[in-house]
Amino acid sequence: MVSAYIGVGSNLAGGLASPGEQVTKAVEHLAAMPQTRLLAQSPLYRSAPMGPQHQPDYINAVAQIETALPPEALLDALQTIENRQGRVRNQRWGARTLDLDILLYGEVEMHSERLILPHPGLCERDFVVLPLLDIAPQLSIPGHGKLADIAQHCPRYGAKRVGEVA
Ligand code: A4P
Ligand code: MG
Repeated sequence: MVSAYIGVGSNLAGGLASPGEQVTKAVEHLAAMPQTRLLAQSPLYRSAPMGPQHQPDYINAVAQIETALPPEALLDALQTIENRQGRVRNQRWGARTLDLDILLYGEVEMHSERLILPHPGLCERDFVVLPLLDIAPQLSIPGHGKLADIAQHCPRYGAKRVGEVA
């Protein structure tokens, strides 16, 4: 079993579910993946969009899982959850009902056509670093150093805690 951290984000309602509800539902789906257990979930954070500005604010959270799925099988499982929650891929960094990123997969560093680990944006986003710090204050990021130090300097999108995953 490997400990992995998953970034969860949404800025569109899907069906009747608000972005906050989409994130909460996604964490439930993570917990239900095969050969996987949910270990921790961060509070919800709200932030301004990174990328195109004429889209709603985002709700983000980070979940820690323990999984026996290899990295690419984990990515498949995450994309299945995105699709089930009505994700439509159009514009890069555009609005979406659900985005699931593998932030870290154990200590693995890899760069394949489908998967880059650690996630290349991890250290560049307060809406990832702050919730990750909540659940893993002692964490170090392979190739980048201590998360607590990264949090001091990472670019800000105004990420503010707005509640708990329901
Ligand atoms: N991929 C490579 N590495 C990974 C990884 N570690 N985890 C590939 C997940 N996927 C990975 O992703 C495109 C491809 O990245 C996947 O097919 C996979 O093979 P995508 O989700 O289809 O497209 P995307 O999300 O539009 O692109 P990208 O570059 O992943 O965007 P990000 O980095 O996910 O950013 N603003 C705020 N405030 N909060 C947000 O959460 N999110 C985004 C999307 C933009 N602005 C935001 C937020
Ligand atoms: Mg993505």
